[in-house]
Amino acid sequence: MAPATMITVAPTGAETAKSAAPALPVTLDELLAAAASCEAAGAAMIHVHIRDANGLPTLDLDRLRDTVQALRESTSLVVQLSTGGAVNDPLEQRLRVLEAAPDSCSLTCGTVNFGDEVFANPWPFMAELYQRTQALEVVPEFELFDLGHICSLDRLLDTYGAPYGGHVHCDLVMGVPGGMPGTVATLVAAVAALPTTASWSATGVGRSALPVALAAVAAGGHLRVGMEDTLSFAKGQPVTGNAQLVERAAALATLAQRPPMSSEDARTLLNVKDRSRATATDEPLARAAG
Ligand code: KMH
Ligand code: ZN
Repeated sequence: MAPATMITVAPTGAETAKSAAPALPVTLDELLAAAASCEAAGAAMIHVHIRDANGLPTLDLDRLRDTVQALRESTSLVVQLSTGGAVNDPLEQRLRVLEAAPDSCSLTCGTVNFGDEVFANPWPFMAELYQRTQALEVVPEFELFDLGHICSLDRLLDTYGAPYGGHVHCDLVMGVPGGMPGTVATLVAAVAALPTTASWSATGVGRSALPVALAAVAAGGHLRVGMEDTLSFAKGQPVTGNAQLVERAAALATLAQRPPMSSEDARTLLNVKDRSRATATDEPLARAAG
């Protein structure tokens, strides 16, 4: 039987303004409230982008550290920080996200047109980020926006070996204008090209959210949903909050007899480091520095 479904919530992203979507969590309190309601609705992991005091995307390290700690204190979700940030974030700042010691981080496997902009992930950046995940014992989630990104994932694994934790987990991000379309045929082609032992989730941006979720559940994959990717629940119906999207994903998964996975089982699947009792000096970075 296919395993339970790991649901990741991506509550905020870097692209949407609070003024355009009032339910978007942009403050730490809003993020914690969203995390708690999404965990109750069936999420096991949270993919985090943070905002500054003006509600704008930021990679400020102190803020990232505070966010990771607060999420750990108030939920048992696997905490994944975005290293993708916003399209104009400097690569060096994106590399330093790992210093906030999340359980997991996103690692996009190639450059992609992103609407009218470019989401840059040149090979030297990917290679450096990957090696830092290994050194700092952070489990990467390989974000694949296009089929060619799978070739770069293979190159990373061939060149630098297995990720921290030993297990390869990918997320197919589908339906970004400039990336692979959010269709069943594309999902099937992408899954066929993944490393055979990899687990994977899928995310359909915008209108592709539902077809991608249905196809992913049917194909044995996991799900990522949230306001980073989807702002309309249905035609003419803005999303009321992230929990609404997680509830729908959990209902689809349950209907498919692959109910939501607990965060504890997600930790086992991904083999994340147990940081529950870690102090700052236990972290590899602090040990190397001290
Ligand atoms: N905000 C996008 C430019 C990630 O989080 O790693 C990139 C993104 C991917 O969201
Ligand atoms: Zn993201």
